[in-house]
Amino acid sequence: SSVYDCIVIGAGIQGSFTAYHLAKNQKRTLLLEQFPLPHSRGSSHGQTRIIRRAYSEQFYTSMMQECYQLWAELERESGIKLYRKTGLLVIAPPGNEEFESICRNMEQNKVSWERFTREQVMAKYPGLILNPEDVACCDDNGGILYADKALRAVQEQFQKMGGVIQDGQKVKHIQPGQVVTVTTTSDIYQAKNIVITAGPWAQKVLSPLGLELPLKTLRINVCYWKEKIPGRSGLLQNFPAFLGVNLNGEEHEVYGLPCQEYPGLIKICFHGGNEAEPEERDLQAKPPQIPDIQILCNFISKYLPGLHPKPAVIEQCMYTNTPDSNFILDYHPLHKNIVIGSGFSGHGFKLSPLVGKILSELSMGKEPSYDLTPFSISRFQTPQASL
Ligand code: PYC
Repeated sequence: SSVYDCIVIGAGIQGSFTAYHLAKNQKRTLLLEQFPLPHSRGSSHGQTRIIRRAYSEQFYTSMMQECYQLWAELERESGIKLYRKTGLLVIAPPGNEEFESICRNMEQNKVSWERFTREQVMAKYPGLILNPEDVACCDDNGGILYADKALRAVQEQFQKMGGVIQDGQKVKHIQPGQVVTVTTTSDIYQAKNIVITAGPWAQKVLSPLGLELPLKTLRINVCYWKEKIPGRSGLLQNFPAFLGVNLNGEEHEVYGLPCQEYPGLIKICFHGGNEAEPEERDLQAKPPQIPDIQILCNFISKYLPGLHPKPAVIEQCMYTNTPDSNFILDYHPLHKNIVIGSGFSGHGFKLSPLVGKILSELSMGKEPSYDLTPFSISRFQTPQASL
Protein backbone atom coordinates (compact mmCIF):
# COMPACT_ATOMS: atom_id res chain seq x y z
CA SER A 1 0.00 0.00 0.00
CA SER A 2 1.11 3.62 -0.42
CA VAL A 3 3.19 5.50 2.11
CA TYR A 4 1.51 8.19 4.21
CA ASP A 5 3.26 11.45 5.04
CA CYS A 6 2.34 10.85 8.66
CA ILE A 7 0.62 8.32 10.91
CA VAL A 8 -0.73 9.69 14.19
CA ILE A 9 -1.12 6.99 16.86
CA GLY A 10 -3.95 7.75 19.27
CA ALA A 11 -7.13 9.64 18.35
CA GLY A 12 -7.76 11.49 21.59
CA ILE A 13 -8.01 15.26 21.39
CA GLN A 14 -4.22 15.77 21.04
CA GLY A 15 -3.75 13.23 18.25
CA SER A 16 -6.91 14.38 16.48
CA PHE A 17 -5.76 18.01 16.44
CA THR A 18 -2.30 16.91 15.26
CA ALA A 19 -3.88 15.03 12.36
CA TYR A 20 -6.13 18.04 11.59
CA HIS A 21 -3.16 20.43 11.36
CA LEU A 22 -1.21 17.97 9.21
CA ALA A 23 -4.16 17.67 6.84
CA LYS A 24 -4.43 21.49 6.73
CA ASN A 25 -0.84 21.42 5.50
CA GLN A 26 -1.77 18.99 2.72
CA LYS A 27 -0.04 16.06 4.40
CA ARG A 28 -1.49 12.61 3.66
CA THR A 29 -2.32 11.57 7.19
CA LEU A 30 -3.65 8.44 8.88
CA LEU A 31 -5.09 8.71 12.40
CA LEU A 32 -5.04 5.36 14.22
CA GLU A 33 -7.11 4.52 17.30
CA GLN A 34 -7.06 1.25 19.21
CA PHE A 35 -10.75 1.38 20.29
CA PRO A 36 -13.87 1.96 18.21
CA LEU A 37 -14.66 5.69 18.34
CA PRO A 38 -15.98 7.37 20.35
CA HIS A 39 -14.91 5.73 23.62
CA SER A 40 -14.45 6.60 27.27
CA ARG A 41 -11.26 4.73 28.18
CA GLY A 42 -8.70 7.49 27.84
CA SER A 43 -8.63 11.19 28.71
CA SER A 44 -10.75 12.90 26.04
CA HIS A 45 -14.29 11.72 26.82
CA GLY A 46 -17.08 13.49 28.68
CA GLN A 47 -18.99 16.61 27.79
CA THR A 48 -16.98 19.37 29.47
CA ARG A 49 -13.51 20.70 30.20
CA ILE A 50 -12.28 23.97 31.67
CA ILE A 51 -10.77 26.66 29.45
CA ARG A 52 -8.73 29.44 31.07
CA ARG A 53 -5.71 31.67 30.72
CA ALA A 54 -5.33 31.73 34.51
CA TYR A 55 -2.10 29.75 34.84
CA SER A 56 0.87 30.23 37.15
CA GLU A 57 3.26 29.32 34.29
CA GLN A 58 3.75 32.22 31.90
CA PHE A 59 4.11 29.97 28.86
CA TYR A 60 0.64 28.42 29.26
CA THR A 61 -1.03 31.82 29.78
CA SER A 62 0.68 33.03 26.65
CA MET A 63 -0.08 29.88 24.58
CA MET A 64 -3.74 30.06 25.58
CA GLN A 65 -4.14 33.30 23.66
CA GLU A 66 -3.67 31.46 20.37
CA CYS A 67 -5.74 28.52 21.65
CA TYR A 68 -8.82 30.73 21.97
CA GLN A 69 -8.36 31.75 18.31
CA LEU A 70 -7.91 28.14 17.22
CA TRP A 71 -11.01 27.00 19.14
CA ALA A 72 -12.99 29.82 17.46
CA GLU A 73 -11.64 28.70 14.08
CA LEU A 74 -12.88 25.16 14.69
CA GLU A 75 -16.27 26.55 15.76
CA ARG A 76 -16.47 28.49 12.47
CA GLU A 77 -15.38 25.54 10.33
CA SER A 78 -17.71 23.06 11.98
CA GLY A 79 -20.63 25.40 12.69
CA ILE A 80 -20.75 23.95 16.22
CA LYS A 81 -20.57 25.96 19.45
CA LEU A 82 -17.70 24.54 21.48
CA TYR A 83 -17.01 27.22 24.11
CA ARG A 84 -19.19 28.79 26.77
CA LYS A 85 -17.92 31.79 28.69
CA THR A 86 -18.71 31.53 32.39
CA GLY A 87 -15.68 33.24 33.90
CA LEU A 88 -13.05 31.19 35.75
CA LEU A 89 -12.88 31.89 39.45
CA VAL A 90 -9.66 31.08 41.31
CA ILE A 91 -9.90 30.77 45.08
CA ALA A 92 -6.93 30.35 47.43
CA PRO A 93 -5.84 30.94 51.02
CA PRO A 94 -4.14 34.28 51.71
CA GLY A 95 -0.52 34.66 50.59
CA ASN A 96 -0.74 31.63 48.30
CA GLU A 97 2.18 31.77 45.87
CA GLU A 98 0.46 30.01 43.02
CA PHE A 99 -2.51 32.38 43.27
CA GLU A 100 -0.21 35.41 43.17
CA SER A 101 1.67 34.13 40.12
CA ILE A 102 -1.63 33.45 38.36
CA CYS A 103 -2.65 37.11 38.98
CA ARG A 104 0.78 38.36 37.89
CA ASN A 105 0.68 36.33 34.68
CA MET A 106 -2.80 37.49 33.78
CA GLU A 107 -1.74 41.09 34.33
CA GLN A 108 1.50 40.75 32.33
CA ASN A 109 -0.24 38.93 29.48
CA LYS A 110 -3.09 41.46 29.24
CA VAL A 111 -5.76 38.93 30.19
CA SER A 112 -9.09 40.50 31.15
CA TRP A 113 -9.28 39.70 34.87
CA GLU A 114 -10.11 41.14 38.29
CA ARG A 115 -9.61 40.46 41.97
CA PHE A 116 -12.73 39.77 44.02
CA THR A 117 -13.25 40.21 47.73
CA ARG A 118 -14.84 37.36 49.63
CA GLU A 119 -18.04 39.41 49.84
CA GLN A 120 -18.08 40.01 46.07
CA VAL A 121 -17.65 36.30 45.36
CA MET A 122 -20.41 35.31 47.76
CA ALA A 123 -22.77 37.98 46.37
CA LYS A 124 -22.09 36.96 42.76
CA TYR A 125 -22.25 33.20 43.35
CA PRO A 126 -24.83 32.46 46.02
CA GLY A 127 -24.26 29.09 47.65
CA LEU A 128 -20.46 29.38 47.54
CA ILE A 129 -19.10 30.10 51.04
CA LEU A 130 -15.47 31.22 51.30
CA ASN A 131 -13.35 31.20 54.44
CA PRO A 132 -12.98 34.72 55.88
CA GLU A 133 -9.33 35.02 54.75
CA ASP A 134 -9.67 33.40 51.30
CA VAL A 135 -8.67 35.44 48.26
CA ALA A 136 -10.20 35.21 44.79
CA CYS A 137 -9.79 36.43 41.23
CA CYS A 138 -11.65 35.90 37.99
CA ASP A 139 -10.31 35.19 34.50
CA ASP A 140 -13.21 36.82 32.63
CA ASN A 141 -12.99 34.70 29.48
CA GLY A 142 -12.56 31.43 31.33
CA GLY A 143 -15.34 28.94 30.89
CA ILE A 144 -16.06 25.53 29.53
CA LEU A 145 -15.35 23.62 26.35
CA TYR A 146 -17.85 21.09 25.04
CA ALA A 147 -15.34 18.26 24.97
CA ASP A 148 -17.12 15.42 23.18
CA LYS A 149 -18.46 17.80 20.52
CA ALA A 150 -14.97 19.22 20.08
CA LEU A 151 -13.43 15.78 19.57
CA ARG A 152 -16.03 14.86 16.99
CA ALA A 153 -15.74 18.23 15.23
CA VAL A 154 -11.97 18.07 14.86
CA GLN A 155 -12.10 14.49 13.57
CA GLU A 156 -14.83 15.41 11.07
CA GLN A 157 -12.86 18.41 9.81
CA PHE A 158 -9.80 16.18 9.46
CA GLN A 159 -11.80 13.72 7.36
CA LYS A 160 -13.27 16.55 5.24
CA MET A 161 -9.71 17.57 4.37
CA GLY A 162 -9.01 14.04 3.12
CA GLY A 163 -7.61 12.57 6.36
CA VAL A 164 -8.17 8.88 7.08
CA ILE A 165 -9.23 7.49 10.47
CA GLN A 166 -8.85 3.80 11.26
CA ASP A 167 -10.34 2.94 14.66
CA GLY A 168 -10.61 -0.37 16.49
CA GLN A 169 -6.99 -1.22 15.55
CA LYS A 170 -4.35 -1.56 18.23
CA VAL A 171 -0.73 -0.94 17.34
CA LYS A 172 1.29 -4.13 17.83
CA HIS A 173 4.65 -3.10 16.42
CA ILE A 174 6.49 -0.03 15.17
CA GLN A 175 9.53 -0.53 12.98
CA PRO A 176 11.56 2.71 12.87
CA GLY A 177 13.46 3.70 9.74
CA GLN A 178 13.39 6.26 6.96
CA VAL A 179 9.97 4.85 6.31
CA VAL A 180 8.28 3.76 9.53
CA THR A 181 6.18 0.60 9.43
CA VAL A 182 3.26 0.35 11.84
CA THR A 183 1.64 -3.03 12.33
CA THR A 184 -1.80 -3.06 13.95
CA THR A 185 -4.10 -5.89 14.94
CA SER A 186 -5.62 -5.76 11.45
CA ASP A 187 -3.24 -4.11 8.97
CA ILE A 188 0.23 -2.82 8.14
CA TYR A 189 0.82 0.87 7.32
CA GLN A 190 3.85 2.90 6.30
CA ALA A 191 4.68 6.57 6.72
CA LYS A 192 7.62 8.95 6.46
CA ASN A 193 6.80 10.24 9.95
CA ILE A 194 4.79 9.17 12.93
CA VAL A 195 3.40 11.09 15.91
CA ILE A 196 2.68 9.17 19.12
CA THR A 197 -0.18 10.66 21.14
CA ALA A 198 -1.24 7.52 22.96
CA GLY A 199 -2.42 9.08 26.24
CA PRO A 200 -2.07 6.68 29.18
CA TRP A 201 -0.79 4.00 26.77
CA ALA A 202 2.20 6.14 25.73
CA GLN A 203 4.79 4.26 27.77
CA LYS A 204 3.61 0.92 26.38
CA VAL A 205 4.10 2.21 22.85
CA LEU A 206 7.44 3.87 23.63
CA SER A 207 9.20 1.10 25.61
CA PRO A 208 9.77 -1.12 22.55
CA LEU A 209 11.26 2.00 20.89
CA GLY A 210 13.83 2.17 23.72
CA LEU A 211 12.42 5.22 25.45
CA GLU A 212 11.45 5.34 29.12
CA LEU A 213 9.64 8.48 30.27
CA PRO A 214 8.82 9.27 33.91
CA LEU A 215 5.06 9.09 33.35
CA LYS A 216 2.49 8.13 35.95
CA THR A 217 -0.98 7.09 34.88
CA LEU A 218 -3.72 8.00 37.34
CA ARG A 219 -7.33 6.97 37.70
CA ILE A 220 -9.47 10.06 38.21
CA ASN A 221 -12.87 10.08 39.84
CA VAL A 222 -15.04 12.63 38.06
CA CYS A 223 -17.73 13.53 40.60
CA TYR A 224 -21.16 15.11 40.19
CA TRP A 225 -23.07 16.54 43.16
CA LYS A 226 -26.70 17.16 43.90
CA GLU A 227 -28.36 19.90 45.89
CA LYS A 228 -29.62 18.94 49.35
CA ILE A 229 -32.92 20.63 48.54
CA PRO A 230 -33.62 20.94 44.79
CA GLY A 231 -33.42 24.55 43.61
CA ARG A 232 -32.45 25.86 47.04
CA SER A 233 -28.66 26.24 46.97
CA GLY A 234 -28.67 29.00 44.33
CA LEU A 235 -25.74 27.21 42.71
CA LEU A 236 -27.39 26.02 39.54
CA GLN A 237 -28.27 29.41 38.06
CA ASN A 238 -24.97 31.21 37.73
CA PHE A 239 -22.21 28.76 38.56
CA PRO A 240 -18.77 29.60 37.11
CA ALA A 241 -15.88 27.33 36.34
CA PHE A 242 -13.57 27.49 39.34
CA LEU A 243 -10.20 26.36 40.58
CA GLY A 244 -9.61 25.98 44.32
CA VAL A 245 -5.88 26.14 45.04
CA ASN A 246 -4.63 24.63 48.32
CA LEU A 247 -7.92 25.23 50.10
CA ASN A 248 -8.72 23.56 53.41
CA GLY A 249 -5.01 23.05 54.07
CA GLU A 250 -4.79 20.65 51.11
CA GLU A 251 -1.77 20.36 48.88
CA HIS A 252 -3.91 19.66 45.83
CA GLU A 253 -6.40 21.52 43.69
CA VAL A 254 -10.13 21.14 43.48
CA TYR A 255 -12.02 22.36 40.44
CA GLY A 256 -15.61 22.70 39.38
CA LEU A 257 -17.77 23.67 36.48
CA PRO A 258 -21.41 23.96 35.60
CA CYS A 259 -22.58 20.53 34.60
CA GLN A 260 -23.92 19.75 31.13
CA GLU A 261 -23.88 16.04 31.65
CA TYR A 262 -26.53 15.68 34.33
CA PRO A 263 -29.01 18.56 34.52
CA GLY A 264 -29.42 19.59 38.14
CA LEU A 265 -26.00 18.33 39.22
CA ILE A 266 -22.71 20.22 39.58
CA LYS A 267 -19.36 18.78 38.52
CA ILE A 268 -16.69 19.18 41.21
CA CYS A 269 -13.52 17.11 41.10
CA PHE A 270 -10.18 16.57 42.71
CA HIS A 271 -7.31 17.44 40.38
CA GLY A 272 -5.44 14.19 40.98
CA GLY A 273 -5.95 10.52 41.62
CA ASN A 274 -4.37 7.20 42.38
CA GLU A 275 -1.99 5.30 40.16
CA ALA A 276 -3.63 2.77 37.87
CA GLU A 277 -3.01 1.09 34.54
CA PRO A 278 -5.52 2.23 31.94
CA GLU A 279 -6.73 -1.37 31.42
CA GLU A 280 -7.40 -1.68 35.15
CA ARG A 281 -9.09 1.64 35.56
CA ASP A 282 -12.50 0.16 36.35
CA LEU A 283 -11.35 -2.55 38.72
CA GLN A 284 -11.89 -2.02 42.43
CA ALA A 285 -8.82 -0.02 43.42
CA LYS A 286 -6.57 -0.95 46.32
CA PRO A 287 -7.05 1.31 49.36
CA PRO A 288 -6.35 4.74 47.83
CA GLN A 289 -3.07 6.48 48.61
CA ILE A 290 -4.81 9.80 48.15
CA PRO A 291 -8.33 9.87 49.63
CA ASP A 292 -9.59 12.02 46.77
CA ILE A 293 -13.30 11.56 47.36
CA GLN A 294 -12.99 12.21 51.10
CA ILE A 295 -11.04 15.41 50.38
CA LEU A 296 -13.83 16.49 48.04
CA CYS A 297 -16.54 15.66 50.60
CA ASN A 298 -14.71 17.84 53.17
CA PHE A 299 -14.41 20.63 50.62
CA ILE A 300 -18.10 20.47 49.69
CA SER A 301 -19.26 20.53 53.33
CA LYS A 302 -17.33 23.71 53.93
CA TYR A 303 -17.50 25.64 50.66
CA LEU A 304 -20.74 24.40 49.12
CA PRO A 305 -22.92 23.41 52.08
CA GLY A 306 -26.08 23.47 49.92
CA LEU A 307 -24.86 20.28 48.21
CA HIS A 308 -25.13 16.73 49.50
CA PRO A 309 -21.70 16.00 50.96
CA LYS A 310 -21.48 12.71 49.01
CA PRO A 311 -21.26 12.56 45.21
CA ALA A 312 -24.38 11.50 43.31
CA VAL A 313 -22.50 10.21 40.24
CA ILE A 314 -18.86 9.16 39.89
CA GLU A 315 -17.27 8.53 36.50
CA GLN A 316 -13.70 7.66 35.59
CA CYS A 317 -11.04 9.26 33.45
CA MET A 318 -7.25 8.84 33.14
CA TYR A 319 -4.45 11.39 33.62
CA THR A 320 -0.91 10.83 32.34
CA ASN A 321 1.29 12.91 34.61
CA THR A 322 4.88 14.08 34.27
CA PRO A 323 6.91 14.94 37.42
CA ASP A 324 6.47 18.71 36.79
CA SER A 325 2.99 18.45 35.23
CA ASN A 326 4.29 20.04 32.03
CA PHE A 327 3.67 18.33 28.71
CA ILE A 328 6.12 16.38 26.57
CA LEU A 329 6.31 17.77 23.03
CA ASP A 330 9.49 16.51 21.43
CA TYR A 331 11.22 14.23 19.00
CA HIS A 332 12.21 10.70 19.96
CA PRO A 333 15.88 11.20 20.93
CA LEU A 334 17.09 8.72 18.29
CA HIS A 335 14.44 8.90 15.60
CA LYS A 336 13.77 12.38 14.28
CA ASN A 337 10.79 11.19 12.28
CA ILE A 338 9.04 9.99 15.47
CA VAL A 339 7.38 12.84 17.39
CA ILE A 340 5.92 12.42 20.87
CA GLY A 341 3.07 14.31 22.53
CA SER A 342 2.45 13.04 26.03
CA GLY A 343 2.17 13.83 29.75
CA PHE A 344 -0.77 16.18 29.50
CA SER A 345 -1.15 15.83 33.27
CA GLY A 346 -4.87 16.53 33.46
CA HIS A 347 -4.78 20.01 31.96
CA GLY A 348 -4.15 19.47 28.26
CA PHE A 349 -7.59 19.62 26.65
CA LYS A 350 -7.86 23.42 26.40
CA LEU A 351 -4.37 23.57 24.85
CA SER A 352 -4.97 20.77 22.33
CA PRO A 353 -5.51 22.96 19.22
CA LEU A 354 -2.05 24.44 19.75
CA VAL A 355 -0.45 21.17 20.88
CA GLY A 356 -1.69 19.66 17.62
CA LYS A 357 -0.24 22.57 15.66
CA ILE A 358 3.13 22.25 17.42
CA LEU A 359 3.31 18.46 16.99
CA SER A 360 2.46 18.88 13.31
CA GLU A 361 5.24 21.48 12.97
CA LEU A 362 7.75 19.09 14.57
CA SER A 363 6.61 16.30 12.31
CA MET A 364 6.90 18.48 9.19
CA GLY A 365 10.42 19.58 10.22
CA LYS A 366 9.28 23.20 10.64
CA GLU A 367 10.53 25.59 13.28
CA PRO A 368 7.97 25.26 16.12
CA SER A 369 5.95 28.41 16.85
CA TYR A 370 6.82 28.33 20.58
CA ASP A 371 9.87 27.73 22.74
CA LEU A 372 9.59 24.04 23.58
CA THR A 373 12.21 23.98 26.36
CA PRO A 374 9.59 23.39 29.11
CA PHE A 375 8.31 20.39 27.13
CA SER A 376 11.59 18.68 26.25
CA ILE A 377 12.40 15.07 27.06
CA SER A 378 15.94 16.06 28.11
CA ARG A 379 14.60 17.94 31.16
CA PHE A 380 14.05 14.60 32.90
CA GLN A 381 17.63 13.36 32.56
CA THR A 382 16.44 9.81 33.02
CA PRO A 383 18.81 7.00 32.06
CA GLN A 384 17.52 5.46 28.86
CA ALA A 385 17.31 1.82 28.01
CA SER A 386 19.68 0.76 25.23
CA LEU A 387 18.47 3.01 22.46
O1 PYC B 1 -6.85 22.68 33.40
O2 PYC B 1 -8.39 23.82 34.31
C1 PYC B 1 -7.82 22.77 34.13
C2 PYC B 1 -8.26 21.58 34.81
C3 PYC B 1 -8.92 21.52 35.96
C4 PYC B 1 -9.09 20.21 36.23
C5 PYC B 1 -8.55 19.49 35.28
N1 PYC B 1 -8.02 20.35 34.42
